[in-house]
Amino acid sequence: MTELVPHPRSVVAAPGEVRLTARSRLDAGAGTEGVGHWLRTVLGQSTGLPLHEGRQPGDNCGDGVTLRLAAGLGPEEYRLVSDRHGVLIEGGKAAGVFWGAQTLRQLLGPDAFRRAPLDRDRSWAVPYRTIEDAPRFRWRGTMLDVARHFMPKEGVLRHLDLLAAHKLNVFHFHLTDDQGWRIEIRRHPRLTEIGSWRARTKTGHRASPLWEDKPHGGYYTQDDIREIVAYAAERHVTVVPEIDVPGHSQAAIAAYPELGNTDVIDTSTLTVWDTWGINPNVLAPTDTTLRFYEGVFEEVLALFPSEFVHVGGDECPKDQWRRSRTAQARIRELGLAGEDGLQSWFIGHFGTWLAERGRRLIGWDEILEGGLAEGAAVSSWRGYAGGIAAARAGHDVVMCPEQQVYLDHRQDAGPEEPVPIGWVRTLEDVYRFEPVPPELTPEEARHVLGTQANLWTEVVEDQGRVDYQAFPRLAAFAEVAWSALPVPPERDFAGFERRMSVHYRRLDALGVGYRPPTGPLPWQRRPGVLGRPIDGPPPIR
Ligand code: TNX
Repeated sequence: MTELVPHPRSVVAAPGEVRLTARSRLDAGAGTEGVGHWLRTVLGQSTGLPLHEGRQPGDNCGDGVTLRLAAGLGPEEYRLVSDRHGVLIEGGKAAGVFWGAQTLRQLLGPDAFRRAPLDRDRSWAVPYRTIEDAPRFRWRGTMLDVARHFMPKEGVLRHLDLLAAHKLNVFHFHLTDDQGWRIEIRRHPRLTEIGSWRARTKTGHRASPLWEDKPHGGYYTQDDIREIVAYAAERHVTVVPEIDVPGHSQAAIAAYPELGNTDVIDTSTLTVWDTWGINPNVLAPTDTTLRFYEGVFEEVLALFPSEFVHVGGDECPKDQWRRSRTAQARIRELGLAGEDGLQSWFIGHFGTWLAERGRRLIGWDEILEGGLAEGAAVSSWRGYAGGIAAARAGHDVVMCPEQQVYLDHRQDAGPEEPVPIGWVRTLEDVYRFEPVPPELTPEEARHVLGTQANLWTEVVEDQGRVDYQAFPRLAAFAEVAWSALPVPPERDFAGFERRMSVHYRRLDALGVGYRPPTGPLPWQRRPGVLGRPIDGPPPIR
């Protein structure tokens, strides 16, 4: 079965197959031991085969798996050859070998994605193939918002497995927002004591009359975070943490009222926000706030080794700063260009602070307003414009325009769709997304590090809904990010759908609650008033 997703650069088929049996060995060469461990574990579970370490007794027996690093291949590039000598996977670095191992699992058929064998007597075969493959982009990301709805740790680990199965390699972890603070910060314990839960939650549209009248919350301890980061690293996924400043901060202000604009409102009465939208209660641009967040970021850096640290920077209403004498005094003192200058100064402070510690700042495209510190990168979400401007100014960019790759948006216009966000982004829309806009010169286009699909969770209340929103669109997205697809008008969506007919069986074996091509199953529907959008165009009925 070579209906691979994402599609590799080249596949050459030959008649014949490698049979994996109880005597098959898995020989993981120097530098590939971690991949060997992963492969033995997942295939051990699904096939029940022991895949003992080491070379086949007597070379060229033809039923073993060999993993090797190979000179001349890019770090994530791999070559997989299955022939009468067995299966050989070579990669430039362990990451390349790992992506090759993911391809091997797909070649073994959908049941290779199960956690236990259905039948211990069945045989396992890898068809003879020569596959040469490498990713188009080095940043193949997804963002998960665990602030609006918390995803317990087990769900995050499982989500990471699903990303890795699609050769996605960046997990942008949106850890803080108005509606919840989800990461333990030792020196500021109230962030989680107070900030990690809310008393109730608005159901559906922010103007909807419906509430879920029960507390919602949860957070990750620092050990949980270390475990998540290590688990991701074993799968060659980098976790990029996001601490959103200076907007989207009401949960933090509810925990520490001195972080807010205390000369404008009585911040001591604020609670963790229970509804949706753009929140006016933003951080005060004071030294107290800067020192507080330096403390937060110090703990964050100790937990996340990623080069990039995301500081949010989106949707920061300036009304309180306009009315705050403290904020206005700061603008005058620093000679800034109004409130926009203040936002840019705030972000710039952390850009420098991170650079001094060997890290790079990334933020949503609003951080371009008022100028951006050298070395900082931009997540372009309000279309391509921010990304184009950033690339032209010499900044690196991750393209994630909401018009194409926002997974909280509904997948179909039908009345049974459970998504109360009105914009429709179909599987085909995602498949036809092109991360590099044609306006960029080749030189500018080099600043496009890659692309990312974002899953906000105002209306995505649990893991079942995360699966539903993410899949199958994340499979199409993975192909956009990994494969060398032709320009959108020439993309073979019908061919992708054909391969998806096999890929759905893999997702079934993994237990993914994806949206079926024929529409939501009865228990996946959530029509009626809940179907109204939380933002954007009127509800589609
Ligand atoms: C905009 S994208 C937001 C989020 C919302 C999302 C809903 C971005 C940087 N900000 O806070 O959750 O729209 O689609």
